[in-house]
Amino acid sequence: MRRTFYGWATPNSNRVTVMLEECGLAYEVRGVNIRRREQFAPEILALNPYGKVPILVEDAGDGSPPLVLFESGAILLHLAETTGALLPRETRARAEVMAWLMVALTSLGPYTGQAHHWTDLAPEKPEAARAYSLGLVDRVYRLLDDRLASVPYLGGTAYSVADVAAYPWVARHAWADRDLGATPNLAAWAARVGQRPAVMRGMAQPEGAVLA
Ligand SMILES: N[C@@H](CCC(=O)N[C@@H](CS)C(=O)NCC(=O)O)C(=O)O
Repeated sequence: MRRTFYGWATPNSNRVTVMLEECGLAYEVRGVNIRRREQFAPEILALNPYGKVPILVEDAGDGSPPLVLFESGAILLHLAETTGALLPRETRARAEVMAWLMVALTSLGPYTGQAHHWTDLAPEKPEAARAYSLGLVDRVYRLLDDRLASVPYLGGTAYSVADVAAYPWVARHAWADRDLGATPNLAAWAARVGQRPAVMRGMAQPEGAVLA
């Protein structure tokens, strides 16, 4: 199986590189510099009509059409299902991991991205937009912090795809003008997850990429 990852030094991209590393899978890296708008190049749009990264292409090399996947959550679940890694099989444990995975996919990531826009990237930063977006980040940080007061990982007792989906966004907390001082359980979790060798390797991809 030949796997090709397309992405940049972004949290959604690093979800996938961390997962590939955690699963011990080999992959080629194609940098797509979103600041240079390379995500809109015809060859990238042919893979993902949304014009976004990450993208993962799996080519079995047996003449069958390659599997082209976009959306970081779909890629994480595909890798978990095909390798058996980081997603419990038992129904209850799996459902719990899914719930926290959805929090990372639908709240943590989008809210932090919006806060990055309204605190940093936007040419104008209306106070109402800034306060609203930061309020959403604070609310989800409190939720994660409360959760991590009673369990070591977001899905429960074991490290899972929910942690993989959440970590790259929490690691970019400065994007939302936040530190983790007010959320000690989240800070301890981030330190623990960030020390995993696979996480360190995945977060460093694509090599040399900078989101300037
Ligand atoms: N829901 C998508 C979001 C993907 C996304 O927004 N990717 C960003 C980088 S983190 C991107 O490609 N931005 C460039 C653009 O939107 O044009 C996912 O989880 O994969």
